[in-house]
This record gives sequence, structure tokens and C-alpha cells, in this order.
Amino acid sequence: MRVFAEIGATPAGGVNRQALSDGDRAARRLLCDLALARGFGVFQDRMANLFVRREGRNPSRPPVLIGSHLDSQPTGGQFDGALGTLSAFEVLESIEDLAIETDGPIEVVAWTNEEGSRFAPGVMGSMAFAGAADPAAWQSLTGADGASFADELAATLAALPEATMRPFGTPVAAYLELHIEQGPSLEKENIPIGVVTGVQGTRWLLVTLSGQAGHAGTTSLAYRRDPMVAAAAALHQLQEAIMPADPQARLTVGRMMTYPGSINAIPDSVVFSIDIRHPDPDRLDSIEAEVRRVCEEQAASQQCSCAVVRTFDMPSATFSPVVVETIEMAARSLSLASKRMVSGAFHDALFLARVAPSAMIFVPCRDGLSHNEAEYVAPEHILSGARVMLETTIALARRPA
Ligand code: HGY
Ligand code: MN
Ligand code: MN
Repeated sequence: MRVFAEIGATPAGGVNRQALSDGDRAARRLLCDLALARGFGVFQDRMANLFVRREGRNPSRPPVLIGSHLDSQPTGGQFDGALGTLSAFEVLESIEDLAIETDGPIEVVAWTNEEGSRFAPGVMGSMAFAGAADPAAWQSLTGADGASFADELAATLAALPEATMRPFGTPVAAYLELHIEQGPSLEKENIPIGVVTGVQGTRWLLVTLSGQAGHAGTTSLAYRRDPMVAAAAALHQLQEAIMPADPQARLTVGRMMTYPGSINAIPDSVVFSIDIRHPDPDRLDSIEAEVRRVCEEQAASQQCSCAVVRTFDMPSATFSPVVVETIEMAARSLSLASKRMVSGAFHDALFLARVAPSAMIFVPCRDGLSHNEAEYVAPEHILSGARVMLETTIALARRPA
């Protein structure tokens, strides 16, 4: 973990290893080198999803797939994604060191662009792998930093010449992902293992409010059509109405731009993102409808126009009861307390659940902090998570085909 945390390290103790960046490529390079040094096979597909393979007795059987992602938020923590990917690699090495023979192969995966912060949407690699999106639609994408998705993807693929290319959607016997909870409940209840039964739904909206640019000093109230006034009123109204009324609802504005963005010019337009989440699909629909209604009303009150575009829609998912029970049995066999829970964050397992029996293991993180450079997981929780992952992986690999 420490060596990976140095890749893209930020002064405040976090990481900036955004998808398909030099930092992401360096982390993938290191994982590939570690894998080759152990004699494991290394593969990647057209979305640069990276696979490390340990053969079983029967190479034709679909692998048990374990892993997560290596890309991070711009001011991310050391553990989001990396802990799951590196714990999976640790499990593969332990199985090798213990000379445990499995019938089918076991593979570790590092999915491309789980975060979606540089290139939206998120979970691109696992979405493409599961056949839920065509990567051709992303080729013309430009990142938040102006980078070309196509160029960065090509550079990332080219950076691992030792990785054998493989088609999308190779069969998977089962998928298991370990991740930090990114919330406070396990730590608060002093429970070391979360058994994740599903993921809530997520939607990303892009709202554009357009008015009339004008002089900050000479334009009196009566002559203003100020989209920033509309945006502030809309967001205040939504933040007062949505989350206080429904403890399960989530509404987040993470990105806001004004154009032309000059200190002494009334903006011509204001563009902002809204991330909404809810476990109940009908509630997600009603929250989106309320966002649209409030933005349109507040825009109209300032003689502005309003456009709301849905840029990402990830329906909720329920994980495999078999894999969930296998995780619970593994935790019990290690005398580790566990509790079932639904994930508030989206994860690659959400799309793997469409093509293979899948589930997740959560471990506590300090104060529930994540997407924050202070993100931290205690060593004993890292160890417990990896031990449960090892037992669960072996049990899944021993299940009859
Ligand atoms: O936003 C999410 O839920 C994930 O952590 N990227
Ligand atoms: Mn993550
Ligand atoms: Mn994340």
C-alpha cells in the first residue's frame, strides 16, 4: 500500500492518480511488474482493464475474479480502490505461496476509470466489460483537464506491452471486491467486516442556467438576468428540501463553472453538476424531477433559461446471495463480526453483478472519510479484510462448475 501511495502522492497525504494519467499508468506498471515477477499471466482489454491470472487445474473454466480500481479522485485517499486491488493481489500471492490448487483460474483485476472525475462517466472499464456501454461513444471525450480520452487510453494500453490483449466480457465464475466503506457505520458499530448486499442508484445531472452577461458596476437590479442568482436560489431550495426530508437521499454539487468567469462581469451562464443517489429507483426519479422543476422555476424568476442533462445513470443493484453468504461464512470462520449493508457509493461490482454472481466486502475507514486526503484504514482492518477475502476466494474457487 505504502509504495502505491507514493504514486501520485499529494502534500496533504492523499493521492492524485486520476484515470489514464501518468500516475495511473505508473501504478498499473508496478502491479504488472509485481505480477510478472510471480510468474502470473498479465492481460488487458480495449478499455485497459488490467487482469493478473493464476492458472487452475482447468484453464477452460471461467476465473473467480477479485479486485477493484487503482485510479483516484483529484484529492483522493490512499485506500479508495487501491486497497481492494492490492488486497486481491495479496490473496493471489498467498494462494500461490500456500500452493493451493484450484480447479478454475483466479484473476485479479484493476478496472479502468472507476471514479469518473477526470473522464465522466465513472466505472467505464467495468461498464464496458459487462456490455452495458459501447466505448466507441467515449472516444471523442475530453477530460476535465482538457485531455483527450482516446489519446490517454492509447498511451495507457501502449504502456504495458507485456500484457496480452483479450476481448471484452470474458466469462467470470464469480466476482468479489473489497473496498473501504466510505461511510461511518462499521467504525461506529465497531464491526470489522461489512457484507455488501447491493449498491444504491446514482445519477449525474449537468445543469446550465443562461442569462445575460453585463457590467457589474453599471447594471442595476431591474436590468439584470443573472444565472448565478437563479443557481444560488435553486441549490438553496434543493438542499433545504431533499436530504433533510429523506435520510436515505443524497444530493451533491461538486463542480460549478461560471462563464465568462470574470470578477466584474455578470455571468452569461452558470453550469453545475448534481450527483443524486437513493436505494429506491422511484425516489431517484422523484428527486430528479424535483431538481428539474426547481431549476426551471428559479431560472424563470430571473428571466434565465434552464437546461438539465442526465450524464450518468446507474440503477441500483442487488448482489448474489451465494457470494454474500460465502463472505459471511468466511468472516464467521475467522471469528470476525460482520453485518449486511447496502453501499452508498457506486463500485465496479455494480456492473459485474450483471454478468456474474458478485458481492463486496467492506472494511471500516476512520470517521467514514473518503474522497478526502485524510482517508485512513487501520492495519488490523486491512488484515481482517484480506483474510476474509482469501477465505471467500478459495471457497468460491472450490465451488463446482
Ligand atoms: O462516487 C462514487 O460513488 C465512487 O466512489 N466513485
Ligand atoms: Mn472506489
Ligand atoms: Mn471513489
